[in-house]
Amino acid sequence: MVISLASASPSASPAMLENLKAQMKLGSSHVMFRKEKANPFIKTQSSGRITMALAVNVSRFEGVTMAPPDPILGVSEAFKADTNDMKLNLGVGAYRTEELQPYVLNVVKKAENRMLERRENKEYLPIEGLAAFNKVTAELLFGADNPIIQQGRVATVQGLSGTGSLRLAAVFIERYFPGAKVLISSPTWGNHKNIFNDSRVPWSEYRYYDPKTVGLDFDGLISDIKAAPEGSFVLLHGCAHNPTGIDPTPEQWEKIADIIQERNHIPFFDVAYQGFASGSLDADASSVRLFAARGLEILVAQSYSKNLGLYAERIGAINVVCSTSDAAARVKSQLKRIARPMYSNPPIHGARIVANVVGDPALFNEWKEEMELMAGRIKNVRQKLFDSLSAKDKSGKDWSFILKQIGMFSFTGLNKTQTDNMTDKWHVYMTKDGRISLAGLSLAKCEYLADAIIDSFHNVS
Ligand code: PGU
Repeated sequence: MVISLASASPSASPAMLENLKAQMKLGSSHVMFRKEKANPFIKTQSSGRITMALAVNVSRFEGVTMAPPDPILGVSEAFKADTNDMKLNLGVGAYRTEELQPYVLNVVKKAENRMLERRENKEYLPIEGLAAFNKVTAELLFGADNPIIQQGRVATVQGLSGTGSLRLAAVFIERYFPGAKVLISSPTWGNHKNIFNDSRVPWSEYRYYDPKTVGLDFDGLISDIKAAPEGSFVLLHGCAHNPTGIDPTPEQWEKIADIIQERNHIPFFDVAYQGFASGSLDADASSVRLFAARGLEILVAQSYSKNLGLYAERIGAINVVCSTSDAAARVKSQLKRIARPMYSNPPIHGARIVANVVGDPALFNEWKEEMELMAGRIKNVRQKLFDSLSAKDKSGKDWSFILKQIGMFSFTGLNKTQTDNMTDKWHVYMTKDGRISLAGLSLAKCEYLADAIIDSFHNVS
């Protein structure tokens, strides 16, 4: 039997602990006493000033606390458990058909058929991933004729989708730029903070969203990026900002690039929605290309979860644009070194799908058409939701911000209590920051959603 007494109070003297031992009539060889720092992950039972962590006939994992549900993926779990017919899952950013069913793109099915016919093997990939994938993914992002590609200045490594690619970059920053800060927009995709926290990269926020205008706080953004320590990493959403759906204009992007250059910062793009914002792959990459054209060194994480619907295949990449091909080769070698003890080498299936679709002119064109269809369906529900809200809401509130936002999401401005009402009363599942995924909405459900939003907005404070 082992009893461990952890003292939460720095004032617990050795005499007090001895006294406790004696009172418990246990041989000292069986009792361990120690002083510990408070650990947020350890559950302790507190009695007065002395905290006891008992390990008697109980699991060795007794001290492991229950983690809270994930703010985005946890919404899907709660949705599944709801038995109401009217329930609607607008939490996760995943595309659904008008029938609210998951969608596998036709080009993906065609690529998979080809792969099956070729009976390709399942050997390990190199650490950096599938060469054919790495080639097309950088070309898709920067443009095939971009000189940075021809000059071998881009280090591209296949990653476990957007998240895994961001994580490789975060570890790289921690290792090679110790103490450097990453600036992230306020608000941002919820997992960004987790990624940098777990990689021990310090971060702070720059202003992005202005609730008064329901638009971009451009002045706040500029002054916060200006004020950051020189040489900081500035995390930017390449297009379709998550969760706000508000992107800078081309002129604003130029100004952002000016400040980043002036302050010697390093731009770090997260591109999770290329093609999904405007329906055009090139237009959605214009922010990244603008920075690359200035000759800047940049980091870009890519994801094929949304634009090719490859959510579960975990396919994406990290690209590091360097000033010289020599630096790119060294950076790539270090990214591989980070990947190797994490997951050794990446999965092949999604990489082959992307290589087949992007690398084949016929499939590539078909993909563009399918993406336009998906982006178009989202635009249609966006319009219908706006129309329904405007027709039903007699308060005179201006809902036009919904039309100004782009991409999969709409940032409704509903607060936490109001989103609770959306879920508890209306069975509409969404994230607590007021974001709804329009990709999970159908034309048929717009009126119902409008009723839910109007009720929550006006009747719940
Ligand atoms: N970056 C941004 C800005 C994202 O919105 C997402 C996904 C990712 C990266 C990572 O996606 P991968 O699937 O790893 O490529 N955000 C979605 C999906 C759910 C989630 O949180 O992972 C969302 O609903 O916000």
